[in-house]
Amino acid sequence: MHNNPSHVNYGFQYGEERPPAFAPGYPTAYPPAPQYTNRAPEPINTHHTATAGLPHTTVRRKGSRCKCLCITAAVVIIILILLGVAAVLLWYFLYGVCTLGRRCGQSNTCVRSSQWCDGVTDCPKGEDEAQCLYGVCTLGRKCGQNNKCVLSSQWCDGVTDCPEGEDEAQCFRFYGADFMLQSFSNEDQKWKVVCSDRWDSNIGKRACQQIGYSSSNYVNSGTINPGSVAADGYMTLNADYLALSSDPVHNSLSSSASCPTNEAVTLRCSDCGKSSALATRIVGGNVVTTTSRWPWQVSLQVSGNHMCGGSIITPSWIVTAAHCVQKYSSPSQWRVYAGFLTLTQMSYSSGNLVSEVISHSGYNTDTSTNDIALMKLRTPLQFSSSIAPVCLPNSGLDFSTSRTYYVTGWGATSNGGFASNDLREAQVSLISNTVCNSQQVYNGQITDSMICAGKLEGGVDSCQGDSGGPLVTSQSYLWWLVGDTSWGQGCAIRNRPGVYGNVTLFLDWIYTQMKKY
Ligand code: 4AZ
Repeated sequence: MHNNPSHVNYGFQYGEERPPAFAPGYPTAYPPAPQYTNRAPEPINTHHTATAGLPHTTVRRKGSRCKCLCITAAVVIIILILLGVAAVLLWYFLYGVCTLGRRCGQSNTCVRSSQWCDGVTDCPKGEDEAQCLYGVCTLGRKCGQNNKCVLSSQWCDGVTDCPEGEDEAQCFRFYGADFMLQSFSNEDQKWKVVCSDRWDSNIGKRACQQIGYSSSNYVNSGTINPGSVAADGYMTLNADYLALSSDPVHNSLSSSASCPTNEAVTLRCSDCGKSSALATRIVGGNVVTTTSRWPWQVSLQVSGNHMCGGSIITPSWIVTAAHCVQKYSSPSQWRVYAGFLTLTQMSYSSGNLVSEVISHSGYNTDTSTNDIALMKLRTPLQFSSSIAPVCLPNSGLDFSTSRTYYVTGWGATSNGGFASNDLREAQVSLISNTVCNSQQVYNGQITDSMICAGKLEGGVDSCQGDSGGPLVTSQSYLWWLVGDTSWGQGCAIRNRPGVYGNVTLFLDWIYTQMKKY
């Protein structure tokens, strides 16, 4: 650049690197610019006279009126802006995000960020201390798979707090083999039996729907003496409840120590668990000879090939394993065969079309955690003695290691072998997660979402092709789905039992999907 003193103002310049033509010492290769700088200095006109010769007074009056108008306009604009800013700030503090700090749940209270997770409860309900470890809810409960926590008192309180509504999705559950209905009390965070007072079939149908069943499969509502199950008290239907209301039934139940009828509601949303197998392979098992023995067993096929097993839980829903639908995730690829004993018989039939394939979002291909999926059928199955649903596992059932369990399927009869043309069954024992996780067995690979079953001595097991199919047990003359066949190291090998998805742990997920689709 040139060396002019920095205080010299050249005014507008045509280029960054080029001083104007009049700059001293700069070669004038451009057309000569008007040489203003050479002109004699003129007196500065402080009045903005546009035309010479007009009387000064007129100009001054006109100018001040303009000034006055300008100032007034500016003041009005500034006042409007200030009012706007004040309104926005007010909205922010009252209803919006907390500009400084964080908001306490859905409330209008904000606390400073430094007060979050400081061990002192500052929010009215304690939201600031609810989740202080990543992915762990210090207080409260986790909303499904995402990492949000809500306070236990917000669970089933009639207000949706979880991003996907998990906190209000499953506020009923079934207890025991009699299907005693329980409702979650948000007051003391306990499951309580529902008092039969004011309960009727219309309300029962609504409750079934709100759990995830279709009201067309509703069986009945009954009553039972709850015995010790009522130790925590009852949930009683409010007097003002309207049976035709679209509100969730659980929002109209109130916690009460007593129940006028002293009876609890039993609710059957599905006629499940009936088999000709008395309550009393696959590798090392037996061929099944009657379709009514395991009527919930289905074969899931792609292009006429048996891929996996599955279990009927309602006329429209099949439980299977997530790993079965990983490669073929499109509903149109699948056919579901129900009511058959041999793969040959199925090859003469067209099977049932599938409208939805829903894999658990938490399924992990490396660890096989959450290995569960659902298939929805395009048209509901017609139930018969050969085609019928298994019961989902109610809470309070006994799934101890001393009971007898069965696995069924068309899987290989030896490790790496072909699928079996005949449906087979094998009797297995449940193996505790402690034993199954021991060094000699699966050395810590068994998570809470898995159950081990088989024989530690080997010889009896599920195998390739049995995946997705049922692990069942009978209790009170009904058959219950305890697991879905998931994985194992080889088949029927000593200390390598079969591993199954823990269906009890997936109940909320299953019911939520059934309600959604
Ligand atoms: C499979 O690959 C499989 N022995 C299923 C069950 C077992 C092993 C493998 C359990 O489908």
